[in-house]
Amino acid sequence: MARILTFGEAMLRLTPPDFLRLEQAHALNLHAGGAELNTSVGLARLGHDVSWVSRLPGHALGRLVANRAREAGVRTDAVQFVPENDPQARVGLYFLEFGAAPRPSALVYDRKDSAIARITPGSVPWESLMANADWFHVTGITPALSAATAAVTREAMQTAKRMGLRISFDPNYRSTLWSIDEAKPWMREAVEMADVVTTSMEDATVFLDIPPGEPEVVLQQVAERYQVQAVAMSLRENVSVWKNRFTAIAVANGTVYRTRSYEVEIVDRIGAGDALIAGFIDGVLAGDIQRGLDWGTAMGAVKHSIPGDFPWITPHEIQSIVAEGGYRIRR
Ligand code: KDG
Repeated sequence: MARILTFGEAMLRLTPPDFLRLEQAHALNLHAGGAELNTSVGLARLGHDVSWVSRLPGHALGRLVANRAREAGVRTDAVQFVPENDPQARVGLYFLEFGAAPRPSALVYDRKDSAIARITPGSVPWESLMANADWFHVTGITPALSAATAAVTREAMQTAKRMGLRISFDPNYRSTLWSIDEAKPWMREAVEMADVVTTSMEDATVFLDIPPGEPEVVLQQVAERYQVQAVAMSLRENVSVWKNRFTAIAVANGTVYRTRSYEVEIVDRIGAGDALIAGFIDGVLAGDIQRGLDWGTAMGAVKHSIPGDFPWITPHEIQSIVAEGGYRIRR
């Protein structure tokens, strides 16, 4: 199994139960989540040795996030903790209200100046962390948090490149964090450095300047223009408010890969894309793009059924879902 490093923020997520609106809530369910940590959990659940690099307050809330990461199988030894007596240090929060037709879900972010946004460039020992590592994963959320996280992300990618690690990147544009013009040069630079990219249609057309078109044509152009080894995209079609058809497509070395489509019940779709990336990386590591796409898609599909941001899957269930095509009552 591979040694994988990821770098990013995890927030505490607060969600009212029973479809209550946020403004009606008296209690909130608590989860931890963040794009890179979600992917780390997916990879750890597949058996990889995954170390998540981040920065958290030294107080109880920082420890809570680290506990969540560790209990899901992710190493936190490389997480920097701000000294406990620093009252300014904070964990980012996000509030999620689940919608029901015709009311869409709603998000409120409260993440400005979180501990990771104040990370000091040069403070992460990337060289020693990357010695003997195989893979580095990051998304476009991390460099968007602050000038400091942008600098540290660049250090990480450059060190990974120099030390021969493979790099995966998902643009994952967040309009609440930066403008399109601020993000664009960053997204391109990162995609150019990456070996594996996962992207939405929108991110590919807006940030990578690929003309809109059929997914396989768009992916082919991303691969060629940015010299990326393998590119994948999830494809969703709404069946109803709580049902999606979920599949994905990939392009690698000029070949288009497709996989089955799953009808998914949407219990919680947050993190489905991050789960897909984990399965896809696993396949690429094994030199099998088709398996990566099959497993990644199944993991993304299953994530829709799991509350919280993390993909609490098991390899055995993914294997049988890939083999059998989905939900079946066992007798
Ligand atoms: O991809 C899921 C993430 O969006 C979620 O876990 C929270 O990192 C997050 C963000 O910035 O929205």
